[in-house]
Amino acid sequence: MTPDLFEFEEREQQQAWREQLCPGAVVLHGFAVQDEAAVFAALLGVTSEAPFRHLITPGGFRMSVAMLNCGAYGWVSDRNGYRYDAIDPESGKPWPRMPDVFLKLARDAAASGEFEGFEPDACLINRYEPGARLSLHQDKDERGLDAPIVSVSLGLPAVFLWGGLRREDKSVRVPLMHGDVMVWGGPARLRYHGVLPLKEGNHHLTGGYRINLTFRKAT
Ligand code: MD6
Ligand code: FE
Repeated sequence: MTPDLFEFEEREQQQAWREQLCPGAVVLHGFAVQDEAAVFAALLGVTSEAPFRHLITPGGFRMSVAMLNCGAYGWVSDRNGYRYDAIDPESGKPWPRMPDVFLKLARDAAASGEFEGFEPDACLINRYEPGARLSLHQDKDERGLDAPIVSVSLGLPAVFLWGGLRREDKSVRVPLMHGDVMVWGGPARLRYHGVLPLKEGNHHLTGGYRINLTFRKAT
């Protein structure tokens, strides 16, 4: 057996390996693969309670990524701006509750990323179809900027753009595959980031989509 093959097999067995992007940001490759069936079943539960929708930006553009929230608070955008709201503006009701398997995944990933005690109160669910993209932005609508963000990629792969603290800083490309989890906080919390247009494909769980779960402490 060659050393390379041996290493590969070890990785396959432990499923996850960590890639430190910079101080405060790590990709836990494959971290969510073990729980993929339970996570996907819980996702179907949430989507049976409330639909994905394409939000309108404050500037009046329809976002190509379809969104939905679960948990006590949800991230919403409309002509008035961005905010966290306990009520789904579409239904006038609270968002679906956050499934226990989501919460456990977020807590465990945060702890692996050296952020102990993460208690998210919001989970934004992003659904990408081919061509959908997210332009460079900062996540700064949360009160809890001390808390990290945990971001779970499911389904089709995507290229994540990982920038700096200023919009004009150079960004690097980070491929994100099914089951990869990013944990990101501290000195990296306000870095610019985005997602390149999704390529077509087929995934055994999500079909023609990429799903991203981002857990935050909104309040
Ligand atoms: C996405 N994610 O991966 C979009 N933001 O589909 C984000 O915008 C994001 O993954 C903050 C922290 C992690 C993220
Ligand atoms: Fe973001």
